[in-house]
Amino acid sequence: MINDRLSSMSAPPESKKIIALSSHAYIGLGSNLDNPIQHVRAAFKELDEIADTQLLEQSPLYRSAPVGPAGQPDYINACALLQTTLAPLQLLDALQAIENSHQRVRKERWGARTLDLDLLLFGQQTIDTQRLQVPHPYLAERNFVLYPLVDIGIKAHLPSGEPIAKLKQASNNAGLERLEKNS
Ligand code: A4P
Ligand code: MG
Repeated sequence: MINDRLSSMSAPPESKKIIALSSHAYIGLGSNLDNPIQHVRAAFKELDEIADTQLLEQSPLYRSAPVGPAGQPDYINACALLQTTLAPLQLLDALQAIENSHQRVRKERWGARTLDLDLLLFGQQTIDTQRLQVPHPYLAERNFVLYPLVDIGIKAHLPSGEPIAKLKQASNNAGLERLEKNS
C-alpha cells in the first residue's frame, strides 16, 4: 500500500520538470556620502543575501572623480558578479531595496548618494524599457565602471559581442585610483 503510494508520487515526466535557469548579472556599486567604503563593503554582503542570488565575485575598490553636478565628494566604485534565478526587474527591485536601506535620498540626477547600485549587464540580454535599460546606458564611457568590471569579468562582453576589455582599453584612467583589494 505504502509502496503503491510512493510509486504514484514518482518524479514528474521530463516535460513537467521545473528548470531554474540562472543568469550572470554584473552590478556597479557607487557611493560618495557618509563613509563610502563602508557602504560599498556592506552592499557586497547584502547583494549575496538577495533571494535566489549568489555573489560570485567582488572587485577591488576604486576612488573616482565625480561625474555630474560639481562640488560633490569623490566616489568609491566597485563591481560585483551575481548568479541569480531572478528576472531582471525582480533583481532591480532588490537592488533598489538595498539602496533604500542605506538611506538613499534621490534629490538630483547624478547627485551625491550613499549607495547607487546599477544593473550593468544581465546575461546577454538587451532591455530597453522606461524602468530598466540593460546594458547600462553609460557603461562604455565610464572608467569607474570599466576598470572594476574587467577586474572580475575579463571575458565579459556586450550583447553585441563587443568585449568589455576592449572598451576599457579605449578608455583612460583619468581621475581613477585603485585602492588595495578589500580596502
Ligand atoms: N534604471 C534604468 N536602467 C537602470 C539600470 N541598468 N540599473 C532606472 C539601475 N537603474 C536603472 O536611477 C534612476 C532610474 O534609473 C531608476 O529608478 C531605475 O528605474 P537612480 O539610481 O534613482 O538615479 P541616478 O543614479 O542619479 O540616475 P542614473 O541615470 O541611473 O545615474 P547613474 O548612471 O547611476 O550615475 N561619478 C562617479 N565618479 N561615480 C559614480 O558611481 N554615479 C553617478 C550616477 C553619477 N556620477 C558618478 C557616479
Ligand atoms: Mg543609478
